[in-house]
Amino acid sequence: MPILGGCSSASGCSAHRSVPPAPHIQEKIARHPCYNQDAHHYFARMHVAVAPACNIQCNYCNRKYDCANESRPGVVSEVLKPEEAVKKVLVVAGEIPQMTVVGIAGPGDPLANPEKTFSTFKGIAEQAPDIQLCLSTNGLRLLDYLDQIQELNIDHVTITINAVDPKIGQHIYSWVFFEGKRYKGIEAAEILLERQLKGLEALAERGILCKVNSVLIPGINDSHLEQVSDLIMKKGAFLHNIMPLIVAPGTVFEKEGRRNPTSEELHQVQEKCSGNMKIMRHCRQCRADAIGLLGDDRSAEFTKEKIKAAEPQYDAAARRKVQQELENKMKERYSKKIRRETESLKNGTSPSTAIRIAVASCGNEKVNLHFGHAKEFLIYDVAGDEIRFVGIRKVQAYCKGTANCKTNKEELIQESAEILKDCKIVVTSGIGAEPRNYLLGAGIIPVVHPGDIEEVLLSCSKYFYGYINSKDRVLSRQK
Ligand code: CLF
Ligand code: SF4
Repeated sequence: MPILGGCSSASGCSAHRSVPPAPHIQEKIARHPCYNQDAHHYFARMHVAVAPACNIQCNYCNRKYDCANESRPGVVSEVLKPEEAVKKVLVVAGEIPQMTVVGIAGPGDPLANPEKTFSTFKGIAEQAPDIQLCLSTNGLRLLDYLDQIQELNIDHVTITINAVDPKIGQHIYSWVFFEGKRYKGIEAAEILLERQLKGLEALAERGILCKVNSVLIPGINDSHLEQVSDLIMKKGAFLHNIMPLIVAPGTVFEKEGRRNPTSEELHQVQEKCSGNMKIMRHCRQCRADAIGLLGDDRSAEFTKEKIKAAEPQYDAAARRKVQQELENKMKERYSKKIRRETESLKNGTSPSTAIRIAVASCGNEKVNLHFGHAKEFLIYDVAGDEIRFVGIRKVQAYCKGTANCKTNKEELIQESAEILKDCKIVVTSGIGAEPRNYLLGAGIIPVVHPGDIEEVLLSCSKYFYGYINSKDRVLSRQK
């Protein structure tokens, strides 16, 4: 099911440090790249696109459209049969040993295709039992499949809940097909919303970890999502992932002339909802056939043709070894971060003004991407020794329809600078003269500094702090 989502840091962050989850939950999320923000730098997921049909129509969804440049939920290049999907998982598990999670997230709704979905999960559970199973659904049929979900040990379930009030929901869904009948308007929303919330409650009672995804739709649910967040927390959700609407071509929302929310609007809603609820900020709104680290989609490497010819090299012991090493590395970094932040709090040395920095990375917590190759930037606020992850900004990743594909280099640079305009510094592993000069002209400092993200952020913020703040003072005096 297009449009899903993940999690906030298991570790939390300094400004929003939360109570760490109970040990049995920590164990469940330790290697899940969506439910654990720290893990997404090290562990990968893959989606198998076995579920083409859907039983509802969301006004933002169009699954008929695919483009090699496009990354948005519902988009796939090839739909697979369950046996093809299981083989694909074994091949990828051999080639990417840090792939710890397999999700079924579409391209339609997994529970509108129950035989295909559960037979795929069964095959994976039998042949690759170390892999965690993950399901993402619109929730309409959840109550019908609770036992299968539990029996197959599908321990992570995402439900997309965009509203908890049918009066709002009726503007988001065109129809709902339920028990042989098609419903529209408020009736459709009433059926869907009631079953989503009951499904969430029932999963939580069974101890299954639930994440709720909500699509932020300006003008429809922007001021309603706080209410959604409160209610899903009461019903037992572990995590809330608020994602920006992507107005896809051919959808009702496109015809209505709706727009995507800005990064600032998304950030504001996430902040409002982050009171008691864990908020996911690192979601990539993946394709339904995505493979790899969240920020480094390798799905194009694993075509049907390649999988057909491949001999799976699944090796449980080798996978365990690689994953243990990565987990140790992750824990070590986390302890280091906590020590640094505790020290800084004790000394009261952190400046009150944070510097916003954009980083180009394709994983492993490294600055390791050239500006021109970055399809997204990780955004951080750095105040002294405190680093707070703000979110992801995608650049050139969303196709806006065939007519609008940007191939003009200058336009792309301008668009990236516009998307990053609230950042003071952009750190990459390399940058050409043209974008460098453009960023400088836009008041953003381009820094080339490959290496460990945290170390680079700390050194950049310290090095440029005085310069940035004196520059800001000059600018604010001029206003
Ligand atoms: Fe896939 Fe979703 Fe499972 Fe993750 S994605 S089914 S929970 S394994 Fe993750 Fe992708 Fe966001 Fe989803 S980044 S869209 S949250
Ligand atoms: Fe599309 Fe169905 Fe998912 Fe809605 S639930 S986004 S209509 S696949």
